[in-house]
Amino acid sequence: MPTLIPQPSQANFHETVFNLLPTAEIVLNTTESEVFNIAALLAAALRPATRFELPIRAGKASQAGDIALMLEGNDPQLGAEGYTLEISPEKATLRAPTAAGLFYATQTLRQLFPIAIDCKDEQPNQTWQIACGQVRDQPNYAWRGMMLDVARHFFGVDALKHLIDLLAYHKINTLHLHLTDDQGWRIMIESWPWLALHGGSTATNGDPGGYYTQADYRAIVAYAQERYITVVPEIDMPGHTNAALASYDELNENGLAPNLYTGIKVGFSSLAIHKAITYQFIEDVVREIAALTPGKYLHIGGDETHSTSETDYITFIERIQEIVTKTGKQMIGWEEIGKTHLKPGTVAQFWWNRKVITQATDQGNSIIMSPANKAYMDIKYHEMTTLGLAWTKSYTEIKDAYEWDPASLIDGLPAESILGIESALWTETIFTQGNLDFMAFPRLCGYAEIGWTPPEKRNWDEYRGRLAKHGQRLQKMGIQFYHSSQIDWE
Ligand code: IFG
Repeated sequence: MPTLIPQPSQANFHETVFNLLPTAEIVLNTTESEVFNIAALLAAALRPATRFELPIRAGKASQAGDIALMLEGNDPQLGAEGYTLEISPEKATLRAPTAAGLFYATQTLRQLFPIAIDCKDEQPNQTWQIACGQVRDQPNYAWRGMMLDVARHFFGVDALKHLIDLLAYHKINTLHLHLTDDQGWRIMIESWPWLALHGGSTATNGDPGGYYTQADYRAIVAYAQERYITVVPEIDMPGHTNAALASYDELNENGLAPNLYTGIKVGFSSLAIHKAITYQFIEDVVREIAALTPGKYLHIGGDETHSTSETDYITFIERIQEIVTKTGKQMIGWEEIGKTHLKPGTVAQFWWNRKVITQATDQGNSIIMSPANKAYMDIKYHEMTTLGLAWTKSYTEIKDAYEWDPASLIDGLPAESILGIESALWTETIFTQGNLDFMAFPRLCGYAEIGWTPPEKRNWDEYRGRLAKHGQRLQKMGIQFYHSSQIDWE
């Protein structure tokens, strides 16, 4: 039986098989370029191990042995991201009312092949059989996200593309980039160049800094968009702003820029709430970031503002909300923004304080669930994990990361206010690709399932068996994941 992560909402498979042969073609019932791109990504994923040509034929009738991508129908139950997949001995037929649904059908198809399919080098004596059967699938939540903190430590364009490939493979559709913090400003703002040039020049522990040029950032956004992932940029303010304050004297209350900061304390910095130039700075930054963001959300942070008074915080956030919405974007902030008056489209992101997040849902606003003691991937797996932090006073093993439900985690929280789930990898202690892979995988597989699969189909004892096999795929992909003793790895 095939093992799929995330688990589809309906799937059944039989003993008979479909063989992918060297003569196979990928045929499309449309010449739409978006569907052609999906087919090209599928072919690119299947070619390395099979060395099959897999030509893409747009608008051609499918024949025996083909993979057919059919953009058709408008089944409301499948919604914006659902799909069906029909595997017979003759043909693999993927159907969806939207391109996004077809894309997710191809991710499921990839997981039906033997694990050797994910090898980068040719597997000459491997046959490419997949079980015949039917899948009918659609996501439980619309918001299935991961946040990467690129401020504490910088991760370049290639690292992000590697991560985006893996997010897409697990049907995650949002990448929140925490672009600025005390330790680093990671995106070039052309009207304030020293933010990146100076504020982006170092990182935690004095490790190398770095920043994205606007061309780099556009490349990341485009690469993500091709894989049906929306990038949500975060400019954290008014706290977590030492890198900005260090870059421009005039941004500081006393007119003096502090030194760059390479430690891991939080809560010590604040923008100058009552200086006019602060709002010129924010207008310019928000304008440039909005111009780089095809998605509808801009995240403005708002967390841990221990150096900003409560009244100043409220005034500031309400003013920022005006600046953001004037660009046509909607604002996201960490849970603390619940203390302020929120516009209807503003979203609050739960991470720790259940009372504060309720102040957002009490206003009728939507939220994203990122509980630090369940979904923060920088929290240690156990007391011996060298990487990561443990401030939550609990550890997050694979089972802890999987066995919870966003809709019932907080008593009294209206389930309909939850847009979805987002795991977060803060990088105070995460520096290399290996560190990132180790802390993110395999916990991210569980979060992908919590975001996609309905709770009644999520069960730890069944999941751990699937994850044991899925680990072989992660291995083939070269991911240095954590081999938890809770899983009987194959
Ligand atoms: N909380 C801080 C992060 C980071 C995190 C590490 C939020 C919203 C602890 N803020 O989580 O900057 O330091 O686990």
